[in-house]
Amino acid sequence: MRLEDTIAAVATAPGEAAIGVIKISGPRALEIADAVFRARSGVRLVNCPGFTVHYGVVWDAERGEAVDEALATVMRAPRSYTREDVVELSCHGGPVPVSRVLQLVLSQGARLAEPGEFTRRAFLRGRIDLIQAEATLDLVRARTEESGRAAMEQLGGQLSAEIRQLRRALIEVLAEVEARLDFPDEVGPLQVDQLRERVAGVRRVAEELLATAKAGRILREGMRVAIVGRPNVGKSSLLNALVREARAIVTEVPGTTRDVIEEWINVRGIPVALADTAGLRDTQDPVEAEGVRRALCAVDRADLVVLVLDDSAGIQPEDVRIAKWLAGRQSIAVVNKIDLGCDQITGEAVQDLLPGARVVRVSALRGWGIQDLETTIAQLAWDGVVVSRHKPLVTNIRHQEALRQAVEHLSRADAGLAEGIPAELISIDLREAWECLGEMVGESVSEDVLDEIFRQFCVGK
Ligand SMILES: Nc1nc2c(ncn2[C@@H]2O[C@H](COP(=O)(O)OP(=O)(O)OP(=O)(O)O)[C@@H](O)[C@H]2O)c(=O)[nH]1
Ligand SMILES: [Mg+2]
Repeated sequence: MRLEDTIAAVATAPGEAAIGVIKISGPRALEIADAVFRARSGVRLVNCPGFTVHYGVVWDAERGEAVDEALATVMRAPRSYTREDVVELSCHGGPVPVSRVLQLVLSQGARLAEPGEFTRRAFLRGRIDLIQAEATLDLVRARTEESGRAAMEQLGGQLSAEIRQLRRALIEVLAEVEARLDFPDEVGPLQVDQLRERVAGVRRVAEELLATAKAGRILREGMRVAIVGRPNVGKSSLLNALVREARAIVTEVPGTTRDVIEEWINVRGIPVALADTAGLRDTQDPVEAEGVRRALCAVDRADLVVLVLDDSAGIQPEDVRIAKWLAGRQSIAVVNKIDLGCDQITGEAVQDLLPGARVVRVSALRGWGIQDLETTIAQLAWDGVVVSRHKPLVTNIRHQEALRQAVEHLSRADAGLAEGIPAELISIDLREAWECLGEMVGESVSEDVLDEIFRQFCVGK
């Protein structure tokens, strides 16, 4: 990362829009912007204070022509997104003006920014930590308000504050242990019970945070739900009822659906990728057979499987085969077509078929029971996590992994203290735990990890 470079990029989405913004950041940002921008008032951007906006034109000096009308926003270090000097040129949002303005800026010596480089600079210059940098991407990508809220919470630094506090507590414990190593004669023996309690306190909080990770990840990444069952039980009708439009073809012909049909829906704030699949049966038709193969793949990828049963047909041998194959997966049994009033499938029969599954009775055709199904999906997504929570949510698998490792080292340190093993060994585990937490906030993290994280950003963020 060459922080001495001045970088530039288009900050807005490509295509036609009301405005297009070219962002410039770095030590020469003002000078470069000044070379391409002529303010109507005659002021020079290099002389302008931060947080001022100037009207003028972007000027191509070589051709002697105005490229576009623009507003130039000046922000001066350290009071900017990157903590560097920043100028944003807001011009008309068409592909031609935007790319010409960018080309001019680059011709004055700015370098095209790499993906996420503005945010990476904000991190490297200490304005935000790594959790917050990752949260900016989560916020941009959020699919539901609830996901956005979780990202905003992390951006606001609540998770970071919690992690920092754990690190402070650990460093104090570590100092006491290490003092015994450095000055064995001057300090008294270890207060083992008291230290164990403090280690246990840190571990408890780390475990509480970890407990939110399943729901947190679902909020960030969404939950994959596959709808499966025999042909003609009403799987596509159920997808349409949940999506609230006629997305999938529905006919009375068994074997209608061939491809997997996927739609994102919002279930009580949880982003859900819903997949309708081909009815599962033995078939000679090569097209349908491929559909069945794809259905099985969709089930493999799913976090939750919805098995649809036809109340008017009762439980069939095929249903039993499918249910056996779903054993051990998180699933919901949906008894469909209850509008026909046949009552062929009882709750007990479903329990025998798919032990432990939640059962919801619906009519996909009439929309009955769809809200119950949504409630059930949401409950399984939160799965024991109290929504009115005291602890911030852990939404990121990288954070989850770091916390898991920290907890492991803390358990080992605790066992070591209990068994009276030498302080050197205990201090190793305490230090490891401290570093795992440091990786979360980005205080002990390798360039490779940073590259990996920021690669996911778009250019200009
Ligand atoms: N009465 C009634 N009929 C339904 C209901 N849901 C679906 N059907 C009918 O059942 C037939 C099959 O519905 P689909 O939604 O195509 O069933 P599927 O499970 O997707 O079928 P395949 O794609 O062939 O596997 C259609 O004629 C639907 O109108 C329901 O709740 N009540
Ligand atoms: Mg279908």
